[in-house]
Amino acid sequence: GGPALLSRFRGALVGAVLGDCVGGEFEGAEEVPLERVLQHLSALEHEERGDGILQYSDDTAMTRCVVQSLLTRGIFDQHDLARRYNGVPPVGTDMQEDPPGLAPTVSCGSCRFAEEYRSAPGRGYGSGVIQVLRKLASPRLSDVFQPARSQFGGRGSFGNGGAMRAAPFALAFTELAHVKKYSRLGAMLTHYCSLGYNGAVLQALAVHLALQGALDVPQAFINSLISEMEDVEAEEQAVSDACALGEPEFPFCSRLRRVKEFMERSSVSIEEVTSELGNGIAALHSVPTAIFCVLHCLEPQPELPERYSGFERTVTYCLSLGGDTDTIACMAGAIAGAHYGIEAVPPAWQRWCEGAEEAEVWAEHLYQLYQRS
Ligand code: 8NA
Ligand code: MG
Ligand code: MG
Repeated sequence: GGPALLSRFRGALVGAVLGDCVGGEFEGAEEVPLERVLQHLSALEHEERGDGILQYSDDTAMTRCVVQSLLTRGIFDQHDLARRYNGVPPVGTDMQEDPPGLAPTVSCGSCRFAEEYRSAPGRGYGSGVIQVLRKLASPRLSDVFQPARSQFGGRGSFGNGGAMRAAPFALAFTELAHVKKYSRLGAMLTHYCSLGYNGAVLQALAVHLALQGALDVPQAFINSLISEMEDVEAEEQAVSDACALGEPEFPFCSRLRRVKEFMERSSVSIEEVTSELGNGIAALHSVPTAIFCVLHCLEPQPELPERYSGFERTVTYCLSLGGDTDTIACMAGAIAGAHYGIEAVPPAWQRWCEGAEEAEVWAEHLYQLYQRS
């Protein structure tokens, strides 16, 4: 039952782009009255819009790079994702003998992290990640993980920039172990701290489960995420990073347990969500929050328009939290889109969002790749 798999693929990628584009309006705002969110969204339903199209930010720019690299190579190739290279892949490239890629049939452009940043540096990148992106462009660099490793005094970034672009990994790999492995490596190119890359693993897992209809049983969905993250966070590096940063052991698991508590309550205020789950730029303060937004909006909400689909409710709710609204809505949009399918995504919103049409095309190509693997 539920939406067809292709509809879920389209929903996931278009949902991510829409969350980024419509969420940009409130990025960094401390408090966002729901009325302002509803006004912003209802303006999208008009044929004419004085403010023109809503541009996407770093979230979508980097997601496009992940999609294009996965499609071109047909596998995960960290050198290709970091920057374009000519000739033979450098030693250590994690590649299968016979990649099931679409390389011969699909032309995917040349958008990779380093080139994308150079061609459009004004997309709202985090202040730290810019240094990594500049270093990745250097032809002398052989270890593409080195720039990320040297961030923040050798600790690496714990920002949500790895998680915001993690959805395509769930659409490219059928096996859970591969989704985990490659979403982690894909994030490590810029986010070498476990609190950064494990946020990407969590986001990719949430999209992976949603694609399979797991959100039909919300309790089972959250329990699966907790049990997967218990494995992920048992790793030595995760334990030592949590301790060094003054976080409890198993930081993502403990926030997911808080999500579960919130699910069991009849009402939860915006203040409780932002203070206990967070709405900030750290992956730990935003990925569990995005997951909560999806779960919270599975049922109609009295304060939201009745005609709204579950996807519309989710994005509206994310924006009303304030803080890193574009990124939280991007991540929640991907999960919600994978659950409800493209039918729940309003065409009126798509019309005003840069990159939404292209996201439909990527979804179809990734679907073909997924079917082959
Ligand atoms: P990042 O890797 O530069 O991290 C973002 C920020 O988090 C850094 O600039 C630091 O301030 C802080 N940070 C990360 N790791 C550490 C650490 N180990 N020690 C101390 N401080 C640290 O960028 P990113 O790619 O993770 O991007 C995160 C967010 O920034 C995204 O939402 C993106 O859209 C962007 N952004 C956010 C806002 C906002 O107001 N929320 C505004 C502009 C841009
Ligand atoms: Mg952004
Ligand atoms: Mg952001």
